[in-house]
Amino acid sequence: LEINRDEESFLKGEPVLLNGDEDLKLLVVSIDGVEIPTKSFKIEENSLYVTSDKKNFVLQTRVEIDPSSNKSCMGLYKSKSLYCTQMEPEGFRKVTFFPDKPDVLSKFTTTIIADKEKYPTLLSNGNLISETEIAGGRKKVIWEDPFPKPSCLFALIAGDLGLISDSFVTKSGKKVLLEVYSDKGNEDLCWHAMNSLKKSMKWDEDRFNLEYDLDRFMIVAVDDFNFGGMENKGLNIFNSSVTLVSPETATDRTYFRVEAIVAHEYFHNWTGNRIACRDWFQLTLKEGLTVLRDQEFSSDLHSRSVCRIDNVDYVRSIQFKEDASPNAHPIRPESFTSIDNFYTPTVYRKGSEVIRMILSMYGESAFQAGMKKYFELYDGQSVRTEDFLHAMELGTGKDLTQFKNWYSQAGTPRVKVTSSYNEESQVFTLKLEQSCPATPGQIKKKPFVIPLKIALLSEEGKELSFICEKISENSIIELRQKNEEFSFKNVLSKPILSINRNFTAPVIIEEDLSLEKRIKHLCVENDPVNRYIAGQNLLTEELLKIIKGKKNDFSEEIIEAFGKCLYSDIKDYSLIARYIELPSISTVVSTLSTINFEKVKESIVSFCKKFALFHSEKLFEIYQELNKELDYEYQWVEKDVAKRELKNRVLFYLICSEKHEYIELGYKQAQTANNFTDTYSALSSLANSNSQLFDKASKDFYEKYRSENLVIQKWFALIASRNQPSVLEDIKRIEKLKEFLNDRPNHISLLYKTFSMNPIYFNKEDGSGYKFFADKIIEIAKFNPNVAAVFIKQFNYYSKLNSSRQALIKAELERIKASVRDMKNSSLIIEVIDNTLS
Ligand code: 0A1
Ligand code: ZN
Repeated sequence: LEINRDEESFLKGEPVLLNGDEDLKLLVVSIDGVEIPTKSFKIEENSLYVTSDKKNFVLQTRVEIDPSSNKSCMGLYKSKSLYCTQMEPEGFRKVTFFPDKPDVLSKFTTTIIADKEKYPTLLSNGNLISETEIAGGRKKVIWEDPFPKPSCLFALIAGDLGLISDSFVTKSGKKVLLEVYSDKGNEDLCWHAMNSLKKSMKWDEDRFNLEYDLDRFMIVAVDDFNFGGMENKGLNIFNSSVTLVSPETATDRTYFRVEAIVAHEYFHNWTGNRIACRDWFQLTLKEGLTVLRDQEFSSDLHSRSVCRIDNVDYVRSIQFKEDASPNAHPIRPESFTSIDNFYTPTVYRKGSEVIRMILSMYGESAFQAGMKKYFELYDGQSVRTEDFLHAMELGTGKDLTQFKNWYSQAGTPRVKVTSSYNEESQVFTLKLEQSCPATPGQIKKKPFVIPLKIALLSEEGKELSFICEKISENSIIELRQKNEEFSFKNVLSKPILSINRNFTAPVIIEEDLSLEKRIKHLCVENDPVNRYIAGQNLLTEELLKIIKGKKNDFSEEIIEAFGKCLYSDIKDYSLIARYIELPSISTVVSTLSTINFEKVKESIVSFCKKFALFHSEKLFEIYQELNKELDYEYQWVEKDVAKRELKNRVLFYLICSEKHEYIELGYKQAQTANNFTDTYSALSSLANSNSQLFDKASKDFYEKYRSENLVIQKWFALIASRNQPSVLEDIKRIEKLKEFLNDRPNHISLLYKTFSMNPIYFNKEDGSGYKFFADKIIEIAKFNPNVAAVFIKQFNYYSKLNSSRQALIKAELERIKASVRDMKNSSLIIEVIDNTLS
């Protein structure tokens, strides 16, 4: 380590501080090649303090670590026989003593020495400088990364891997070597990731004018990884579940996810690596922006409307739930005990929505001018969210002072809408009022800037013209005060309001509409995102009435209105599949002040059955038609994906009808499909029924795929999600299978975390679900605290449960807390428990 000390701390005689970890065994410390005596350094609270009278010097430390016993998937660890790393956010200090903070940028040279037979694949960041055989049957490689980077972007791989290679010529004519590594035998499954990488490189040049900067780009797929992927400079490391695909083992969704995650990690090369975060409070600087970039990439390559609906749905169900929970935090948090707990839907997804508002308000060219400024000013530095906004102010020419409230305030803003139309003067008046509920540590909020895209629709669904002084060219009004009024003149007939089109702002629109008006809105809405939300809201409202006992059952007009799109001439089948999607349980419960899971589930099941019986003829007709049209070899292409989406959604409902012939149809599809999307979809839908045909299909599935790790782990999730009384016993049976590995992040998440989302059997009145889950958390916390902490966040809705359930959960959380108290790295677990119970 070359240390150049700053004047002030040197003159004060302060020691140099290097972060470490209790598992590091320090062997030697030397300065400029000379070992220093023990009195010149000390270790306190895992940090190494070195004193020297030299201002600039080369510091060497030698440590011993044991990656084989490291099951945390942080630092340098072993995944089967492969050595691999995960340094972000604070893993480097588990490998050696180092100033392990994102604003310390260094040029890294890495030398790896290993047995040449056992570890022929030796990789690190940057360019390969030399590769030599040395005595003792060993190999020595040297990698050099010319770009200064924080320690969290360092990576190292040592193993015996297979690979595929290709190349990409950048727009300035540089040829880049591309490699994707995986376990030997899986090479063929890597081509989709490779093609996704090439598409990402091209797209970043075309849309953001950003070119790759090294001679080589590598992706390595590993089975044990806590997240999807990691953007280490020039050497991305990925979870194999989002890298390897084939028609026989991956669903259409997985194909899509692989492409999006490859893109996300690649895009970090500029937003995250070339410009890094000054400290971890700034995490959304790189994550919010990179999510926005990967979402734009997917939207440019696929159906923009469908991508937007899926992203909006994620925010509305998962991020809104977090924003309403005791773990709510601003996208730029103010304080934390452990940054590991802040890789959240808020920092990532809401962070991206916040940047998207700038894009929506000021348009692509102003936004790109802001991005250009950002790189001009800050390339090669570690910066803050304020710096990004400063660049955006310069690029767009707009003042973003008030906009910054989105960075500092947590909670989902509400916008209350009231409107009136004066037939005589032909003026439509819109009154908006914004508010934001209190969140931990923030009682009162300042008004946000809320951009709302608006259209006024006629009874026939045509867009009405109007004159409004306060609306922008792209049809956006900006709500800046607590209360504001907007008037629209020359409106020829009484309009139906379409507000927050395309979900321009991540807010909840509160509009007091009668059922009749909601149905009308659903029929005329021409913005796909709003059309989707209108359907979701309509159904959620009705579900809530039934859950709260205000209504007995669904009326026919709801069932009819919700299914109307099945009879329409909409050409995009993916859209229809989404329009008839059920609201998720989290969406429904997030609007309840007290949750009764049985009632929620019961009402959803009852809706599905009614819907299926009412529309069964049409559903069956669509199923058969699409099935016929898809009768050829599987391809992951837009039009086929859309057909499969609708076909499988329709099959889901047909099975919900509980009619034997339709359950058999599902069984037949599960057994005979020529692609994994159809097999898995049919099996998932059957899993909802208590038919014996599910047991048969499930058994066959297990026998067929038991040796395919990527597939069998999906089956674990399917079993854990079943709405069946036997679910806990079934899970315990899976635990005994030799295919289930209880220290592998993917396996434990797919089995146990999925179970924690099983509304009824996880929340069973007798507490058996909570106890089982807590037992697992205690076990997992011993070796992988990150995963354990994520599991505990599943109790986010704790305060909305009845008092007996609260008491049960509290007891389990206290039990977990007591058992982890003396463990290393327990602070991140305790932080989540304390938040949840606060
Ligand atoms: N930076 C990665 C996410 C990531 C974060 C932490 C990890 O290990 C604890 C792994 C990956 C991304 O945004 O893709
Ligand atoms: Zn990221």
